[in-house]
Amino acid sequence: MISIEAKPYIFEFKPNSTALVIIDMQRDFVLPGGFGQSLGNDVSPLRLIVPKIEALLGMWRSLGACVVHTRESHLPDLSDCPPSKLKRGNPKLSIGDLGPMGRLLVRGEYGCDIIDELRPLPSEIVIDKPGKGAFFQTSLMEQLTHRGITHLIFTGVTTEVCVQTSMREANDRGFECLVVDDATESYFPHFKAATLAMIVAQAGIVGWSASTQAIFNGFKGQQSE
Ligand code: C5J
Repeated sequence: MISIEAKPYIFEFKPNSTALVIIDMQRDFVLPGGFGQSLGNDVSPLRLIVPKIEALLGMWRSLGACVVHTRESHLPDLSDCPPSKLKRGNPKLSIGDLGPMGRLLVRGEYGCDIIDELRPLPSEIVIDKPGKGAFFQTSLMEQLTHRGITHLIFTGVTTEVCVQTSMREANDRGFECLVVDDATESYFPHFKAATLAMIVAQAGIVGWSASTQAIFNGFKGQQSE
């Protein structure tokens, strides 16, 4: 059992029943020229978390533990994209429009794929999701249940949108959830701070938060026991 210093209190998990979930680390959100920038955002802060996620990913891979990558993405004919989502925000470029990295948030396009540093291995779960939440219209629940996963450790972008939505969906489905506070990022620092605070409020109403270092300390503690 790994025990880590977390908010609002100690989080315990067994690696073989815990998935590392990496939400939407796609070029379209993290790099200039993508969907995130088309909405008027400065995407540069999002790249700063890449080393933290790489470190956690390296740890999970070394243990042979479960890794889930998600992509917010749509079919090329956009039949899985509700008109409300397509029109929302009046962006310069909408979902499906051609940008410098291909059609925005369309499956198979260069920009829609995960950044090189975090490229999934063939053995890892990749979930293409048409919504903000990772469970909506996907096979994630079945895939996690099949592997005996009970605990989820969340990273990725953006904290208050797809990370929080997915974590709330998971919490309602009975998973024990933790978000890694320095391995998730938002275009808006105050939204990130508020999201982390509301997740752990009321004795962990959605779950726990902890730093990458706290997770590594937990693994070190286990080795010395
Ligand atoms: C957004 C996401 N922010 N991955 N998507 O639209 O959080």
